[in-house]
Amino acid sequence: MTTWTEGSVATELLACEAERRDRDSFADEWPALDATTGYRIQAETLRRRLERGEKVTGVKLGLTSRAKQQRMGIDTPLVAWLTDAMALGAGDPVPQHALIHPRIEPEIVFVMKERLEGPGVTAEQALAAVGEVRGGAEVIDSRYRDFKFTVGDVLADNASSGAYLIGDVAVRHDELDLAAEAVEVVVDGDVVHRATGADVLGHPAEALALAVNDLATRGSAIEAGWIVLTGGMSDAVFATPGSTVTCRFAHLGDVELECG
Ligand code: OOG
Ligand code: MG
Repeated sequence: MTTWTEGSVATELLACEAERRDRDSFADEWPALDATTGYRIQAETLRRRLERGEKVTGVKLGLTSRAKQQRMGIDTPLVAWLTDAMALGAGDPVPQHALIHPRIEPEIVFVMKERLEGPGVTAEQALAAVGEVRGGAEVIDSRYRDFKFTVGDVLADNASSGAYLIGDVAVRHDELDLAAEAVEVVVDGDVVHRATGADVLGHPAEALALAVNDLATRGSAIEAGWIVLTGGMSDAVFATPGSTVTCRFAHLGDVELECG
């Protein structure tokens, strides 16, 4: 049996990502991999991503909606990192060549105009630091077989980060009722999921506050100019090659991905 350490799990997860190889949860081999250890491994994988030249572009939340929590069987929201290597431009297809079993989910995205630092930040204070609100689509990918993981596993795996696309419609946060903002996930013309901003912890600003307060416990803040993906509003859909997935927001436009 392998004896795992934080460093060797970080190495293994980054190798799985680079080699498009999935693996079993670490739970059986390392039951002590809890959320705290998971966040430490996540920090180590970020350190290695930066060392190879990637730049942090922001933060992502995970499991902020009941739909996602129920699907993954974990009801704790997650915080993880976004880098420039994960960013897609309009018209880019899902990078199937780099991903194992990608899924797509609709997210409300904040672009920060001011630095935000916890602890004790309220949703209202968090929203005041937001410059723009946009629609987004996150392409999640797990290094665990069939997306089967514990909370420690998925935190170590940077909360299943893969790629993300941000829509081109930008509004100010006070121009839109974010809790009421609706989205439809359309696969090849068929609506497969519907959700609203209220599905994200009651309001996406609650997710932003949660992220900044949680980051503060690990000595980090959210910087001006960063983007924040507030978490999948609905369950994700498989990015089946040949299909087109559109996250159709009521006011934030369409965010569309060809699945390669
Ligand atoms: C964990 C990542 C969750 C979200 O928005 O809920 C996430 C997963 O579902 O694999 O990004
Ligand atoms: Mg997500």
